[in-house]
Amino acid sequence: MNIENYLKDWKKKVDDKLNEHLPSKEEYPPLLHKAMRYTVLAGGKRIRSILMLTAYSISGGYDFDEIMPVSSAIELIHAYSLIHDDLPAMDNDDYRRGLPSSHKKFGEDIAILAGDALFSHAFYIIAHSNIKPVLKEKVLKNLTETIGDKGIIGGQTEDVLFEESNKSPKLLRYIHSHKTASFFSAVCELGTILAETSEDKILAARKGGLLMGMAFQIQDDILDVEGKKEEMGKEVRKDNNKLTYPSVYGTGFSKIIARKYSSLALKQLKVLNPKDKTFENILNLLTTRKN
Ligand code: GRG
Repeated sequence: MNIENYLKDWKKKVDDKLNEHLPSKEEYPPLLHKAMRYTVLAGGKRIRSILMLTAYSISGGYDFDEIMPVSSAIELIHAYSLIHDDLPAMDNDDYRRGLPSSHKKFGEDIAILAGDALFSHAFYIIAHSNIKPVLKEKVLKNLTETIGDKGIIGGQTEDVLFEESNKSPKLLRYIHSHKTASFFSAVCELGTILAETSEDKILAARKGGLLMGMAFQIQDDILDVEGKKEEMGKEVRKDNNKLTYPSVYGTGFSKIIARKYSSLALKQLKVLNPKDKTFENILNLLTTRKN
């Protein structure tokens, strides 16, 4: 299947499940539920879910009804991170997914609470799913480790604390690998865990996802320099005081580094299923994407 159609088809399935898993706007308290639904359903590529589903299916998984709650949880956690990332105390972004960001639409108080509620709802969905208990435990361990102080929140902390005088490639790698790539690593690994594949393949998924996440975040940095607001659905040229690959290596060399990470990622992800080309096609799209 053509890769664009593959992504479109999965995005639709992920969106439908999200709609089902989110509380309705009418439920009390309605403003909170409206705000939760607003950012999650505003759009988004659903790439983290699609990576999990791809790793699952090419590793022999077939019970998609069982694992779709993990896809919804992934997207709720991601949306929560975007809402909090956009807050004035963090990146102070007015637009997200082509719409006013959550705090612009609902105020900071409700935006913070909507993020918090999405976070807990993600784990509620997993807890109430029909995933086998042994796998459920692995999913919970994986996600909580990925999100916490040694994962996304750790990376975000160094990102907000960054000062020009501390510009170093080591810090840059720490921020990108924790803030963004750790989630890519987790979702690829989760697909293989849920498919109950071999330990060597689970490890390859974990490593490949991390390398892919690095390529993804470098492309995100490049798009902040070269991209268009209308295509990105968010403000561009916002990273001027941030530690990014273009600010350390320049845009041209950053593109070479992104391609290198992408080819290293493919080497690992090929281990899951050497004949399957889906990850190769996704990687090609991610490093040439415009949004
Ligand atoms: C622990 C989940 C969590 C959050 C608390 C606020 C925060 C700490 C972390 C911010 C992490 C963050 C937003 C990193 C940037 C990652 C990134 C490149 C986001 C854009 O992802 P896309 O392009 O967005 O997949 P769409 O809209 O397509 O889903």
